[in-house]
Amino acid sequence: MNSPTGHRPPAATPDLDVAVIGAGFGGMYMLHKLRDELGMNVRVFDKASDVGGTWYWNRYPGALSDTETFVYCYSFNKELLQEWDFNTRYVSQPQILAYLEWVADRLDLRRSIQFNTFIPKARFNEVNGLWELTTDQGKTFTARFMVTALGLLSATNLPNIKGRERFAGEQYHTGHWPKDVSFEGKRVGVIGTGSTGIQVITSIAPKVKHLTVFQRSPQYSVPVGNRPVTAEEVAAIKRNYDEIWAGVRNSMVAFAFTESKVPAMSVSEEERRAVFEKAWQTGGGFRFMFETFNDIATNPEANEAAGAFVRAKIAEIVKDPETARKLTPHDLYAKRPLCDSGYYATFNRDNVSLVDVKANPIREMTPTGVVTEDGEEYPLDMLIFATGFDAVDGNYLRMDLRGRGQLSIADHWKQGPTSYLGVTTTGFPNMFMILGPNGPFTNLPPSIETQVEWISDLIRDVRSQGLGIAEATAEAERVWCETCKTIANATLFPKAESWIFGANIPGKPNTVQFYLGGLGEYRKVLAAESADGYRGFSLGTSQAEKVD
Ligand code: FAD
Ligand code: NA7
Repeated sequence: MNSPTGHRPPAATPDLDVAVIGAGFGGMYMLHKLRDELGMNVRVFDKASDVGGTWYWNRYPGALSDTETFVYCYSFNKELLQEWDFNTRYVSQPQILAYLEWVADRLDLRRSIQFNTFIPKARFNEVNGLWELTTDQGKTFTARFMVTALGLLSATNLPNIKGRERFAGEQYHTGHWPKDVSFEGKRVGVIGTGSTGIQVITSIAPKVKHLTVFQRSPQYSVPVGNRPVTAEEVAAIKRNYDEIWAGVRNSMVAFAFTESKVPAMSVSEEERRAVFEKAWQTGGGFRFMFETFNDIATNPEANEAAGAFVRAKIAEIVKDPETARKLTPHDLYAKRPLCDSGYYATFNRDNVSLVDVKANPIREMTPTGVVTEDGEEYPLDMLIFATGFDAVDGNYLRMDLRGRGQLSIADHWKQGPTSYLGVTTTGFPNMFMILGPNGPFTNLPPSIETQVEWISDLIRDVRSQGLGIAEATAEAERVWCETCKTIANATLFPKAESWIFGANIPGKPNTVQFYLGGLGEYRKVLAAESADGYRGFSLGTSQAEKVD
């Protein structure tokens, strides 16, 4: 750690040692780590009325993890791992929420969480070196450190469609779903066919009178392959958890399967098809992209082979040739890989129709439905926005968040969000982010745990050395962002338009928002940073004492 001579910790006594914003997977573990292991005075704030984050808000029908159950959970506590029981290969929203509520009970977390509290404003006070957080009830708390666990798929994206406020029917965004919604006898429209859209469409089609899907981009999707798991399978997983987690932490995407080392074009066409077919039968989007061959995401020829396989499946499954044509993607297979529970077959139902809003965009909403550019009106009782999120920095930009010199995060990130190591950003001392920009692109709980543990160690080290402020240097941040860019540019992902690069939000700079080097490599980088004395950081209590 770069340490100027003569530095001293700031004298002011804060209300809290650490303020954490967000009570999802990230904020909950951060609280436990700092309060129960480091003995710090911590308070968590969340605008929700209970824990869960993503799984508190996304209660839409069909909401399901696409990470397999046994690794969509915390790994840090062996007792919790042994006690939690599951019986399906993937875990649904109610089950994940129940799991997180149970963890909150078991670790007695709620007593340190202030629910129903939005933090609209947080600023760093350079004079006393404290963060000042203001709640939506107008109260202010000071804290030595602030951890933002705001969620990377949490700030909803609601398109600004003309006339939306005039629509007399029900309208919902999947990421802000109310508790009880009934579909019986209703004409329902869904805008959006991403991961969420395909889940909600497949789930509600049998329940509604008529479903109209407004599709802008057709998608490559493979079966999820959900099924019951037996008590014996669960017991075997629990016996092998140490090995499983070690494998996950050393892997690239952290989904607990063996990532392929075989290039797609190194085998015959027949063999390739057999590998894809096996993956299709097994199920799982990340498996299809990373367990089959090692270059689907990097080699255009391999990518095209995978895409062609899915296209052939669509032609087989979908009976009406015109619907099949509209559902068939022709671009790269290079977004977050999707999986479903019968998505394409849903379009064989008599009560489901597909509107291609790329060819024929939505013109406006009227009191009774949606009108497209060709003048056709689609009468609706309910419209569901499955239009995704302002991913990664969205919740940061929805706060008035200010660092040194009262620089706002919006100005700091006006060319796109940046970070050092995905956990901190220069100019915002003692602010640590969980799943901040340019963090790993993986199954997320193991990456969240990695970051929480590293942040906790850093805070411990800063305190034990009697230091006041830890701040990433601008140079360290620049180098890290360059690294992320170089890695991303070696893949096909930047060539597809998706939320991974901010391309889904009109006007948002299209930049690299993730470290695509994998969790194993990421963990090595973090370990080297702490072993090296946090060389990418500077220490000091004021701007004058700051060193690079
Ligand atoms: P979140 O769970 O998003 O929690 C953030 C919390 O911060 C929220 O509760 C929010 O209310 C609160 N908050 C934000 N701003 C403020 C503020 N200013 N003031 C007060 N409170 C605030 N990941 C996977 O790895 N596998 C999956 O299968 C998977 N499926 C997903 C499916 C859906 C539908 C979605 C939306 C996401 C999915 N994800 C998946 C990603 C998922 O978000 C992460 O796995 C994980 O839940 C993130 O946890 P978190 O604690 O970082 O953030
Ligand atoms: P995504 O993947 O961003 O998908 C959003 C979908 O909504 C996608 O099909 C978009 O089309 C569509 N969309 C967005 N805005 C519009 C407008 N204005 N008109 C028509 N269609 C629109 O979000 P998800 O919630 O599905 O998934 C995000 C992640 O959350 C997912 O990977 C999981 O990890 C959980 P487009 O493709 O941009 O043409």
